[in-house]
Amino acid sequence: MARLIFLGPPGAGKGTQAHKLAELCEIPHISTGDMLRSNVAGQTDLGQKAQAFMDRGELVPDGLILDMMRARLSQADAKAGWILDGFPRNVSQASFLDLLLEEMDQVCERVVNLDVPDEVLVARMLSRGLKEGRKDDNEETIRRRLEVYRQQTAPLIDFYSERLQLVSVNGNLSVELVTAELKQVIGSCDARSAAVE
Ligand code: B4P
Repeated sequence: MARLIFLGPPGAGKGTQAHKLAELCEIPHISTGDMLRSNVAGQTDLGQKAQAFMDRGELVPDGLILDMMRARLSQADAKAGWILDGFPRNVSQASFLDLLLEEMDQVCERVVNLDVPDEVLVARMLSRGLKEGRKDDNEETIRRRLEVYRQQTAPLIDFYSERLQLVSVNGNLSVELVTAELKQVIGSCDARSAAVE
């Protein structure tokens, strides 16, 4: 079982790595970005409210995110563990998560921070924008997302390192090498990872 948070700037590979690790550890990959994009695609009430913030590279207001996460973490498949990708994204979301986990009698074991230089992040997201047509992967919005990350999300590095929960991993390597580093960090899944490969 593992309960992990993946932190890092936009384009650091949180989604890419969380997907692989969740499969190896047989736990759900819970991505707030994916959940929001699926609400936007389905034109739900939440999606309609979130879309303009996402298109501008701003964080979606906490009020919308917190209800969505409470509901997701209460689902049966999340009882045995999870990887949170893109949440929490600011200190108030992290404080909410603390209270929610206490209520649910759960503990997050590790917070993994993926480190990648800005120029590499911009190049990755521009390339994804060309391939996948994601509306927020254009240069202007990418720059805004990086600013928002620095102002609102980067303070979580201190928040979690003061509690000795944080581990930093070099995300500026091939996908395979980053996965290998991450597997070392979450040792308890090693046996299952080896069996899958
Ligand atoms: P997210 O969906 O979380 O998007 P992201 O940070 O850009 O993605 P990630 O870091 O997961 O990068 P990925 O693996 O895809 O958020 C989008 C928006 O949703 C936010 O701007 C915000 O508006 C909103 N939102 C989400 N969560 C929120 C919250 N909690 N509160 C408020 N608002 C919220 O990798 C990027 C690219 O790099 C991919 O193309 C990938 O193939 C490539 N790549 C990955 N690893 C690589 C490697 N090692 N080498 C080369 N390329 C690599």
